Amino acid sequence: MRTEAAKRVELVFSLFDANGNGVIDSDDFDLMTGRVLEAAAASDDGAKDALRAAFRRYWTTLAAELDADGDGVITVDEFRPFVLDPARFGDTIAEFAEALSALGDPDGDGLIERPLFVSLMTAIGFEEANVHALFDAFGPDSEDRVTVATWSAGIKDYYAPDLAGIPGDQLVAARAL
Ligand SMILES: [Ca+2]
Ligand SMILES: [Ca+2]
Repeated sequence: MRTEAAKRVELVFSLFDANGNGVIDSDDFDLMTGRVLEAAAASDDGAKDALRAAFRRYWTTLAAELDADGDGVITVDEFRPFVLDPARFGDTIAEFAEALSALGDPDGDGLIERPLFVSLMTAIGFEEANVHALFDAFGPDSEDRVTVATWSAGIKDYYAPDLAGIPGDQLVAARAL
């Protein structure tokens, strides 16, 4: 596991701990799902349902695989190696990547404009300056758009244990505002 990969998922853990109690639990996922859907007002019900289902699967996969003692919470030391194991978590991340990136494209033309991308990612809790840096690293076109496929692939890469120097590392960067 690369240090960069560990840092990426530790950041996700801290953001997904939406109620701030230091562990991830079912309540966190309800809060996070609500925040993201609020930023996705322009999306249709199918896209919103897919996002709800993807967040639910993210949580239930963690709970089923990691919460052996049944106390309903996941620690960062449990989370990190598990979500960075493509054999165990790759399918869940693939569904999540498809669902989240689709929210960026409510008109279905395959392209995501920067303002909606920023709204969705800041709803999750990423720093706005880092979100802009990520969008720039994705190589937007002359009209400042990236493809849904680019974002989806970027999310999957974010959880790849052996990748470093990828666009997703922009989310972890400390940046003077
Ligand atoms: Ca929590
Ligand atoms: Ca679009």
